[in-house]
This record gives sequence, C-alpha cells and structure tokens, in this order.
Amino acid sequence: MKEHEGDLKAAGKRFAIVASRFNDFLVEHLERGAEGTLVKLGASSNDISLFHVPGAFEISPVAAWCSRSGKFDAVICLGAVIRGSTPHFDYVAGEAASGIAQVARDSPVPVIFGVLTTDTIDQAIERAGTKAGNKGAEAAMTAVQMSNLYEILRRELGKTP
Ligand code: INI
Repeated sequence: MKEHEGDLKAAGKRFAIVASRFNDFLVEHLERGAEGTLVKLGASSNDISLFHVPGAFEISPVAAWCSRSGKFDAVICLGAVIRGSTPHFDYVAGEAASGIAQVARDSPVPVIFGVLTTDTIDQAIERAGTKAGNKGAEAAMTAVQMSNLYEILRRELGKTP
C-alpha cells in the first residue's frame, strides 16, 4: 500500500492569514499563534501576509480571493464568534463556517478553518492560547500539513479538477 501524508515543513511556502477585527482581543492571540507556528516550522515572516476583515462574515470572500491569486500555498482563516454576545450568532457562525468550507472546496490551495465558535467568552479565551491550546497555532500546523499534501496530490494526480 502506498501511503501519503503532508509533513510539517514550511520553508519556502507562502501563507495568507485572513483574520477578523471583531473580538480582536481574542483574534490577535490566534494571529500570533499562527504566525509563530509558521515561523517555527520554517516559513519566513516575509512570506506571511495578514489581511484584516471587519467580522467573521467577511472572511470567506477575502479567503477566496487569496486562494485563487496564485500567490499563496495555503490560506488560514481566523476569527471568533461568541454566542453570548449576539442574537444572530447562528447566522454569523453558520455563514463563516459554510462560506469558508465552500471556498476550501473550490480552491486550488488548502483553506483552513481557524474560527472559534463558542457559547461564552471564557470558552473562547481557553482556545486562544490558555487552557485548551491556541486554535490559530493549530490552524497553522494544519495549513502546513495540507499544503504539503496538496503538493503530493499535484505530483501524483495532476492539477485540481
Ligand atoms: N462577527 C464576528 O466575527 N464575531 C461575532 O461574534 C460577531 N457578532 O457577535 O455579531 C460578528 N458580527 C459581525 C459580522 O461578522 C459582520 O461583520 C457584520 O454582520 C457585517 O456584515
């Protein structure tokens, strides 16, 4: 059996981070977690571009643009949607998730979901670098692994359909 898996080497790769300003006291930690992880895995800071959008609802169109630009090997989407602070949580969180999933399916490069969707601010804080790790750092690891898997897929199977 031939087994294929992307490794965690980021040297020479270019990354776009699309991050929302809403709840930026949390999202900034995700940004730092993502950038730190990419650099730790070998990426150069000069090869990381950060695009800010107002809220999680606005992430997917910008992620789509980045993903089709040919300038990045992966796109990392970061944000925080908290149920406690909005009656339209379900719309914002749902659209962020389904919008990003749609972009990922149509994209020639991996598009990674690093958006926190939690019931409370405390749960979000836990996932932004305290008790439950840093979702931005996890998203960055996933981006590196997937970009290397896409490289294998291109080599083995040709261009994306
Ligand atoms: N955007 C977020 O990223 N997180 C939230 O928790 C949030 N709340 O609470 O409403 C939120 N709303 C703004 C939304 O993403 C759009 O920016 C806005 O609706 C304009 O399109």
